Amino acid sequence: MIRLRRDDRGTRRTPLLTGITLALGAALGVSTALAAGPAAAASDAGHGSGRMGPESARTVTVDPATGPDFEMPFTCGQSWTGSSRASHSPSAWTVDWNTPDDLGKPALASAPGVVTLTRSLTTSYGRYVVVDHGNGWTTLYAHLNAIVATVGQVVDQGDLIGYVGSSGGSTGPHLHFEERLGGAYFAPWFTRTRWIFGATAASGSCGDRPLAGDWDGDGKDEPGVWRPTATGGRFLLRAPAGKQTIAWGRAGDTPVVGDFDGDGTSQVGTRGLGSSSWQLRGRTGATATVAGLGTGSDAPLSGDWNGDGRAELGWYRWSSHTFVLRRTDGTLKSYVWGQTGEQPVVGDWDGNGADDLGVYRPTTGTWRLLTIGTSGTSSRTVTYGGPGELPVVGDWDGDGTDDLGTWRSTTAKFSQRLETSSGSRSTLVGFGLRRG
Ligand SMILES: [Ca+2]
Ligand SMILES: [Ca+2]
Ligand SMILES: [Ca+2]
Ligand SMILES: [Ca+2]
Repeated sequence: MIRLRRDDRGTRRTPLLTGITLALGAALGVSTALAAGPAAAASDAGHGSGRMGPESARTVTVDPATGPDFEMPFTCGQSWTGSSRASHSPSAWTVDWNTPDDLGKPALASAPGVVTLTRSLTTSYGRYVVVDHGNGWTTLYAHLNAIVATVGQVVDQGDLIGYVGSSGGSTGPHLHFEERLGGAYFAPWFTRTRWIFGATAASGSCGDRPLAGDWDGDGKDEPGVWRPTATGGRFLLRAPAGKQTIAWGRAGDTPVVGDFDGDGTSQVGTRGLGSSSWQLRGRTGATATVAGLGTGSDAPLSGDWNGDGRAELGWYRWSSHTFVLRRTDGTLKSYVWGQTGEQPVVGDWDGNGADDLGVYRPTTGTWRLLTIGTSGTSSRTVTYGGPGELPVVGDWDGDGTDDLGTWRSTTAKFSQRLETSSGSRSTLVGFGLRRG
């Protein structure tokens, strides 16, 4: 197999091929822009239909207004060119993404879901990952340089899948990307708009991520969101006295919230994309950097593990379903809790001042809460939320016990649950921007 160097890629595309591609594209009902990929684009040397199964070429017509809010699988605002060709294996409706210096750039989940497959082949897709978005919708990320995601991991839109590479049958670094429904291919879209093959665009993976904290120190938690930008992000906090906006972090950061200085008011911070380094914001705006906590593939956590009023850090390791809590003296305490398709949550379920652990299954809205007592642990299961809702824990009524909550991405509404003597009731609070 001829492996073209980056500088040689342009020689692959001849006027004759372009003409054939245009004709085939028209026959498929694909935009004629299909063939207008950039001359310098790296692409696939072929994935081999045998790898794909008998349904590899099956296609289906889908309305972009339905299904997941797929976004370009890169950090917010990052510019990439997405091309294809009629002979693109396994379907002309799959996207080869290129950008200058693309080798090693992060590939991110296009929409929320659960990682269902990670695999390393020496041919075809090379190192690749499949994410299940529910109801038959899947995305695939191929030719990765390295895989970061773990099977069973719950991902939000913008979470790290791996790094762009040229593994398997690839002519140079690029990300081969697929959107599928029930295994069938369709004209892919991003930001609810059908992709014009050959176009260059900025990733719209800039959706709000919900969070909660006690921004004014009155003992009750309030909603907030982390809004990614091309250069970092902004915290928008819904303080009772008015909205507070804090510019913070770097592109691709994951937000964390905690009362790190123990003054009774929550602070914000972020964990870097694929990094074990955290940046925590002090009350006066100063930055404290904490490095070497877990790995870049762990989910960052914050909680007051010892109940002294100050938040500590920790992480959740997807591969072993393990919470790792970092004590104030730097030692680590681990709890194995959770299963495939569950994501970690933190809250003080018994109101003793120390945070407890839990997991949330977004497909069913099932919470399994693990309360850590002096004489051992106890657990209970609560159903609240479901598909399209992200978990947000907070003490909504200020009674010292954390309550459950969710944020629905299509409406940007927080549902805050309070337990009552007769069951539970919910309060809806709109905050943040709805995602597509
Ligand atoms: Ca408050
Ligand atoms: Ca503490
Ligand atoms: Ca507790
Ligand atoms: Ca409460």
